[in-house]
Amino acid sequence: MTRRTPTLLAALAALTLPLLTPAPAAATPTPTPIPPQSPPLKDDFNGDGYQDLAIGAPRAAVDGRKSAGHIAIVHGTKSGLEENAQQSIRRGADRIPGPARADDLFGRALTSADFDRDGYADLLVGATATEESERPLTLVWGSRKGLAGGPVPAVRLAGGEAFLTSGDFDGDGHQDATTSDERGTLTVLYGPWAKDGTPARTSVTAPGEDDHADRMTSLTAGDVNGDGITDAVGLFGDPGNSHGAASLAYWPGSATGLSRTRAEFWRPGRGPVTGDALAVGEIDRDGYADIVVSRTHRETDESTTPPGGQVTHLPGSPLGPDITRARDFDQDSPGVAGTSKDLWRFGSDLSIGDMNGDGYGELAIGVEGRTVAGRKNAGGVVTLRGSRHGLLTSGTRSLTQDTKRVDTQAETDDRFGSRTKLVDFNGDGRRELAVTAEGENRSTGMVWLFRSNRSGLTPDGFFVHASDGGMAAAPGDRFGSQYTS
Ligand SMILES: [Ca+2]
Ligand SMILES: [Ca+2]
Ligand SMILES: [Ca+2]
Ligand SMILES: [Ca+2]
Repeated sequence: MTRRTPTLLAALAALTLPLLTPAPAAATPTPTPIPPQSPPLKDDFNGDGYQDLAIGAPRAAVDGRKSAGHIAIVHGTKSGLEENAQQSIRRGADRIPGPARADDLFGRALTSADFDRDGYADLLVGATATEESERPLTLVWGSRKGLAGGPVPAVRLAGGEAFLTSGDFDGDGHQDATTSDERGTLTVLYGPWAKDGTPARTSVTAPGEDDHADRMTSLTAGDVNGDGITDAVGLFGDPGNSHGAASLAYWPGSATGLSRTRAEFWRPGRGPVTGDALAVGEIDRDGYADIVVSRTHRETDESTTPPGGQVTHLPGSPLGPDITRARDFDQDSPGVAGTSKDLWRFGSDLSIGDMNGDGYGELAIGVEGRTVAGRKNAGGVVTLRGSRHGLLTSGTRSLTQDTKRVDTQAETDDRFGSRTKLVDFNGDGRRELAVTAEGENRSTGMVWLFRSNRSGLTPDGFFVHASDGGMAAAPGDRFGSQYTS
């Protein structure tokens, strides 16, 4: 791996602009990234070695209560996902504190980690914060029988309800949760977790006075600066500003916990780094997690984003996101399937994970506004291959519901690709791709699961909807509008 010179590091530091709050103190670059002891357990709720899929439907009705929300769990197995054995997680059932009420939006945010280190991944669920409930989060424990199948009941916790992510933000070996409300108040819940689910300590950071118009629009995590401690990455800003999108925000973790100040970024000749969707993961396998942000549309006074949308790869480095190596991709990039068409919304959602088993992470890109055979907003999905040199434009894959061997058909306003999630359901080291069409069947929503092989994404798989798990499915539910982050 190439080492960066101090001069270049200084130049990188200069490009990390503290726009609204002070930049984090420049950490001494770590000579060698520390790999984690073993990959942290996520999404394997029954601990059988196969990752499971949590599918959120926060707008779904529960027992006639509108937008109460529920979560479907599909378990991974050696042969892939169990097609017809969904579990349904909702308030007021299976010892999950309830009752389910209208407008709870239970499942509006989801994250998974093994918080109590018992070998079963747990699920942290966000729901609407109300005055009578200061505890909008629900921590559901994993067990041999899956979520809520063990002896310890789920617990309600205080924190931000709108965005959740997890990792070890203070490097003590215990998984922590970073949570945010819509305004961007960050509440970090640090492990170790007591048997009743109480975190060891909590820190709350409110946005600055100057940030009154700002909103959090996305939150995720990864070890971007390679020091062995998880960092938080979000999109935070005023979506109504002249850039038309929130800014990329970076909070590095440290031995004392997540930074209370965020860094924002500026690309020379381009302006602030902004985004509509975000993913963090290992693309080039250099020990620094990579960030990908998308701009799904072009503002009227802007010329740098193609009209159909664009994704930007920002490699990680000892100082965080490396702006000097940023690379843009759109559907007009040579080799990338399709063409860049106005309103296609290339980058409507993003997910990073190794699909072909070579150790480098692929990028799955939702294109929810894609027109298919004249049907507008039918949607599609594109994958780009990862490599030592970053994302490649050779070997891209593209799917729509009209692709041969894909069950179902592309229809107007299906918005296939509105959400994507890469998870290894069958434990073969290659991740399969879950794709949501939030608009399917008058916004009832549906999820497709596509297998992968040594050349990446295949059109083979099947689809699931809420009724597979015994829940009523109705227009407006938008089943699949959330996955774990
Ligand atoms: Ca499992
Ligand atoms: Ca656990
Ligand atoms: Ca920790
Ligand atoms: Ca790969």
